[in-house]
Amino acid sequence: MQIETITTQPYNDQNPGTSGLRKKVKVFQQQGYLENFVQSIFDSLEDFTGKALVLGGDGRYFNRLALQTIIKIAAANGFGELIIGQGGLLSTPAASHIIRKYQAFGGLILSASHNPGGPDEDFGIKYNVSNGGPASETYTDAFYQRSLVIDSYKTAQMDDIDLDCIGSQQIEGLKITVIDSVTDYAELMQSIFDFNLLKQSISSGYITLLFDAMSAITGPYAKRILVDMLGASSDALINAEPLEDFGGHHPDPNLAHAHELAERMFSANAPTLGAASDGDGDRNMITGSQIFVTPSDSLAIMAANAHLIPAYAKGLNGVARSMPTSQAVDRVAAYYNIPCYETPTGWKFFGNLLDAGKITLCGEESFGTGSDHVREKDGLWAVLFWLNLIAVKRQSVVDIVHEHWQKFGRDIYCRHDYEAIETPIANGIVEHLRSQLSTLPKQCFGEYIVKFADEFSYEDSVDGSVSKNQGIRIGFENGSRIVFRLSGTGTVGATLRIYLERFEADSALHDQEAQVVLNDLIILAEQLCEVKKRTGRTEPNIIT
Ligand code: VG1
Ligand code: CO
Repeated sequence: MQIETITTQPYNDQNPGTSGLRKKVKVFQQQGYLENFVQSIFDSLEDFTGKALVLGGDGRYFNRLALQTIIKIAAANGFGELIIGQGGLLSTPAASHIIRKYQAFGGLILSASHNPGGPDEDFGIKYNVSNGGPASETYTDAFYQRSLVIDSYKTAQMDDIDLDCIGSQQIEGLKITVIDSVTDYAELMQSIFDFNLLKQSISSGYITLLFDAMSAITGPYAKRILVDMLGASSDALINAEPLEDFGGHHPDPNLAHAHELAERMFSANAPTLGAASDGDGDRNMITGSQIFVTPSDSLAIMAANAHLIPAYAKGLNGVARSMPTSQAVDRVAAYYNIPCYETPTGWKFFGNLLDAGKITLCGEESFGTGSDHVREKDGLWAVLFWLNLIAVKRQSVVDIVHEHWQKFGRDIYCRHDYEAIETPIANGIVEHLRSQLSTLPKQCFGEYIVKFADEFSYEDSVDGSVSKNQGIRIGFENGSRIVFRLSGTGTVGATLRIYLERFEADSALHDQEAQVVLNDLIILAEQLCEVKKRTGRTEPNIIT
């Protein structure tokens, strides 16, 4: 194998965001752009010679081409084995599992997750470490610093690898193994949930199901697990063929983007459970007949009922949620007297807590839930969790949610996204908010009295690392909150996310529309951040 060293010029924009480096495909196609970033990652890692690297992606446009390039760079840098999902496909949670199961040194996941795909859309790369989880900021900062000064990359002269043919081949010191993308993950799911009970419940017709793979990676996983293993009929799956452009849609599971699913779940004779996942299979949306389960509630309900699932029968060590996620899970943790951690947005902040055994379950308001079974959020796992709950409790989704609210109260919640704001305007909004933080406490806005106003900073209780500027929080005496932060996954301008929540203990008031209950907070949020005034917009792009 001949190794070439190619001279290159650094790019100045390879700073990974909330979850890896995401850019337009056209940006990644610039000369040396992909190569620089991959070599910057390898240059920042130590002692991997002869070790295994897992490779796979969500199948979006550029996935296969990028993989062939990466394979040659990894070969030239001295990895001993490359474990690749068939067709270059691995869902993010499956990649996490495979890194752990085969004790690989790490993995590269090619995905821009919920962002659209295609020649004019988005691509992304993320490095995961040996625990299977996304690299922490210490790593991603090092990758970025290296990318600013890189002047060459290494590549091996070898033919393209046949990504479709399962099996191993040895090319001198390098073993290249193409594995089935689904088998290991399916076995893991079988070890967590009661597959016999699920099979019975589905084949008897007690549970009916509708799963929307959004033309993204979970199609093959859902077919194998839900249809082949659990006996759901094949028309329980929609958009189950992965497409390079996701059929021109956003593979983002929410009521706006998964509208066919939403329509069917709110029609007569809707199935028991309706669910969707995103581009790379780590997100989940849960709905029941006539009900949408807010992700923050879903996390809380899963935590409250985890002992009913075989793998969590002994209870939970603790739970964690990202800062903007509602406080619903905090109430469950308090009830069970287990710790509850508040982390910055992004799964990389849960890794240490999971590794240390401090938490078993964690989640984010952005349709992400997961547990210590992998080190990523996991879409199909969440669907199976809900299926298992319904089967054990023999209750509908509506009843499970209402019963939960009765017991714990309801954290009425929503998020407003203003997408693709011009970056200077978005930075101005954040500056404007910052300038008010010191004077906000004790101010009174109708029934809302400000208890605290700050910029969230997180100290990792395991390694002591500190992450600053993780969003602006305004908390009120009655427990309500408004949170503002800029997205770290977008590729055009800046996206402002506004998170709003208000607690309601009285069950007579639980069945209200969130937008109505939160209206005063929505008005107050605008008064504080002036997004409409400064952008001329009249409403958010997306409300979830
Ligand atoms: C968003 C979500 C965050 C999630 C991240 C990656 O980040 O808010 O909770 O972890 O996407 O999810 P941001 O910075 O845009 O708010 V995925 O499924 O796109 O990998
Ligand atoms: Co995702």
